[in-house]
Amino acid sequence: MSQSLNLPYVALAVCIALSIYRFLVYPLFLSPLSRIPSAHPLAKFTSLWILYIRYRNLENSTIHKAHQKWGPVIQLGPNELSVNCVKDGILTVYSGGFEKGDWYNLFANYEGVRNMFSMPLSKQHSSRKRMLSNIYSKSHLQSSPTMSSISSNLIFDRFLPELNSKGDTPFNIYALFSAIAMDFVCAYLFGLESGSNLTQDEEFRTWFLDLYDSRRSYNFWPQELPRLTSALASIGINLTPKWVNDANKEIEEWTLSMVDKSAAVLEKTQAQKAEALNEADIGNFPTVYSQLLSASAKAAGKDGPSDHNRERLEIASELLDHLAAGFDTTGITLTYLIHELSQRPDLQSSLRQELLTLSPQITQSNNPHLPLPKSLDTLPLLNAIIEETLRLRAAIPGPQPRITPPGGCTLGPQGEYPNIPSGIRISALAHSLHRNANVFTNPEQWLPERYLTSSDEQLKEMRRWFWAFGSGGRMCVGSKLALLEIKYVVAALYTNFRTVVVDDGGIEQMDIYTAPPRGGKLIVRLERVED
Ligand code: HEM
Ligand SMILES: *[C@@H]1O[C@H](CO)[C@@H](O)[C@H](O)[C@H]1NC(C)=O
Ligand SMILES: CC(=O)N[C@H]1CO[C@H](CO)[C@@H](O)[C@@H]1O
Repeated sequence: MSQSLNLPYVALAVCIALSIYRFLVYPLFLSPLSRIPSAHPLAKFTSLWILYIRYRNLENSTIHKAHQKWGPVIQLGPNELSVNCVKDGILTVYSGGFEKGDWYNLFANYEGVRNMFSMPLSKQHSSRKRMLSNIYSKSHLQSSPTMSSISSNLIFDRFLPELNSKGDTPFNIYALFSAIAMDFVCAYLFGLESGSNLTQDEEFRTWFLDLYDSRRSYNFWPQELPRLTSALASIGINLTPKWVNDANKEIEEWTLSMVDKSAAVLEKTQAQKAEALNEADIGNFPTVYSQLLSASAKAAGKDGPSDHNRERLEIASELLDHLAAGFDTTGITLTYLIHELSQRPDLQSSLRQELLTLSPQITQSNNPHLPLPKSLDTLPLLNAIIEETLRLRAAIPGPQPRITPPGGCTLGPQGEYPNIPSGIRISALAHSLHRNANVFTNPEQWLPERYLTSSDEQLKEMRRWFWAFGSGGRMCVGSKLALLEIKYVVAALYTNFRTVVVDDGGIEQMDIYTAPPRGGKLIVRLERVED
């Protein structure tokens, strides 16, 4: 009798004991993560703290401060870590090919059609990447007659005329940089004629950039709480505003129209290779589209793809990701570069002196002849300025999440943390890697000189920590294209003009995935340089 009375109490006591074990003893003392410093006292027990930080868009700054205080490996939640070191850090996670997990689902387009960036598993990912990496390699970009024609057209016929038209009227150079970056990437994807025309068509530019911006920072719910988000959606509660979905649809439609124009160009010219086209048409060759089309056909075997509309969407989803990944990041980088240089008139003059050694110089009188991309690679100051901007103002500054693999891993610069289990979310962030004061002295300062005066050994170390494009198998496929266009744009600008900041209100970077200036603008005035 007394025994049966006690039963509920025994059950309760067991429950309490189990909970104490599960939620206190285990995470604090027994878990392999227990020795890892916690970014916040709650982080060992619950994800609510880091969710709140993310909800408030404070992630980068919070994690950076935690690394400064607690060292290179920290815990963000019961199943989540952040690393800030190269050895047993980014080398293990990113060069080690840890998988991406579902955080990247959101980057699929056309209602879930995956692209390289959002594919969760490396097997699928690497077969897509093999199709694309060659055309984005430095050697291919530098020897492609299409790229050369695109560069000349965009610099001489679009970018310089647009700058010339400004006179001394102040204007928002962030919007212009976004436009020229979009035209570059679209011209390479689809060909000049089928690509975008944001540099010259100001009305379309404004429409597109407003549309694109309207959907920023609605990633939190679907990305961090995907199950809750879709459960709520299934009962009619949408956490993403309707206009975000509408804006995405419009961007998807626009991309499809460029895909279809590219298809028509290939059909009309019957060209498999740009070289088969005559000189006047060579810039119209849809390089990336054509490569993806033929590689997918090959992968599908001799019967060809079974579903043509599906194939069209697969290609469009991939290319939409490239244009989105390519234009904003590049525009942001250029904007911060100009912001810094505008405050250093002496450095602007030194840069100009360096640019005047190019042959031919990038002046309108030399249209259509640009110096070769390789000659831009040999200019030390130009390259230092770009590298330093990518370091201090990484356009994607925040965490790139991955999942620890079956079998787990070891972390910490000296391997301090062995036996990390599988299934843990883990990330590094460029913002923190780029602010290691042992590697970059005065890390908060924009000092291109550091690349000109450091020893070879220091330079090597700086490059090991450089992470603006990520690293490993899922590193940015477009980094060489980005560098090529950034070099041409900066060279064209400073060969012909000086820049003066008129209004930099809101120039600080937003703390979101792709991180533009908070104010969405940088207002500058140009001064033509006279020889
Ligand atoms: C300054 C300019 C750029 C920056 C800072 C940048 C940065 C990055 C970073 C950090 C990643 C890795 C993300 C991760 O690990 O998950 C990435 C991936 C990617 N980027 Fe870029 N990017 C830039 C320009 C471009 C351009 C011009 C393109 C055009 C093709 C591009 C296309 C891509 C693609 C397709 C991926 C996914 C690669 C993969 O999953 O294998 N990016 N980018
Ligand atoms: C781009 O737009 C401008 C302004 O609408 C137009 O004059 C120009 O012909 C267009 N260029 C191309 C290549 O479509
Ligand atoms: C892109 C971004 O949000 N950068 C911020 C990251 O956090 C630091 C503070 O540690 C801010 O200064 C940056 O602006």
